[in-house]
Amino acid sequence: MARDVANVWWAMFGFSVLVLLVVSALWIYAMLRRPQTYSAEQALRINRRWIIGGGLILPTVSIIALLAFGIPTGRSMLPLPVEGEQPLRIQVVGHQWWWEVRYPDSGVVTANQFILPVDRPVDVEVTSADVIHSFWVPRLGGKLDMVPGRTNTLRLQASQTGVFRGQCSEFCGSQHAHMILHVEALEPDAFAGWVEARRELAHQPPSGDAGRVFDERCGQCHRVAGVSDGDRAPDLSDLATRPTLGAGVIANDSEGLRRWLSDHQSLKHGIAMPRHDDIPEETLGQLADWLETLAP
Ligand code: HEC
Ligand SMILES: [Cu+2]
Repeated sequence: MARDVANVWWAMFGFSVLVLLVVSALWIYAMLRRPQTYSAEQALRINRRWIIGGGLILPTVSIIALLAFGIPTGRSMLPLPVEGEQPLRIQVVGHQWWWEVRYPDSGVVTANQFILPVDRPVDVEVTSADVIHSFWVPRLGGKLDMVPGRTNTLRLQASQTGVFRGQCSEFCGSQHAHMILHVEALEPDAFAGWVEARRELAHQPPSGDAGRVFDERCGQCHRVAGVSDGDRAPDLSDLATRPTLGAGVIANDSEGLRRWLSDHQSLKHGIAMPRHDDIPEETLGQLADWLETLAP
């Protein structure tokens, strides 16, 4: 689909360059030509020629040519019925300022990463939990608004494995620029393994103080399979497998995770995650150790 969109763009670009050249040539010709006088009747004929040729025929032909390119491209992004293997459904919910990603056929939930199989159509069902966001992965083409109370569907297909970058592309508040989506297309077997590993995940809560703190201070917002079921913040069940924290603000490694826990409000000011300066550093360290184990 991305290729089709790019082709329409190049066709429009080529055509407008052609129009520019023709108009410039006519303009230069008109400037160089010696002034002439016409009878009223001749002038009327010339006027008519321009109105019919330049004002009616040229735009009609251009618009028809554009539609001939544009309509099939638009259709390729519609979730129309297909024969054979059915498109995979992936639901994406926009939040200020992170992405909730669900695989309804297997019950898998993750956040800020969108993993898809290569060479298979994917229906991305997008909506929002708060304000309007927009789902856009430029390398995969298409872009679709995520509107609260409404589900829009975009069909995509990756033709290569690899990592692509997605970005919210409808201004949604102060951290809109920090709403990045890690997109990765995997071979079908690797994708099936990725889903399978997450299907029956269940973790143990952290021990000691960290366990109590997580229960009292984190679990009401964050879900961790087998431990808590908050639904106001990113699901942390496979946190350790994600490349970044805070939808792209910082790398998800040992150091990044500790910084996030102590300093998330300066890394990403205004997020719903409250400061917790009162939690002793040692307990935060234990929490971080435990969060680093959250993987299938
Ligand atoms: C009031 C709800 C709330 C509470 C309570 C809360 N968080 Fe968060 N947390 C969030 C939100 C919202 C985000 C996503 C922020 C963003 O990226 O815009 C987040 C992000 C995170 C992330 C990064 C996840 C990712 O994939 O980027 C981690 C890790 C995290 N929180 C851990 C914790 C821990 C540990 C606690 C308890 C000490 C906690 N949170 C308490 C709302 C909360
Ligand atoms: Cu946005």
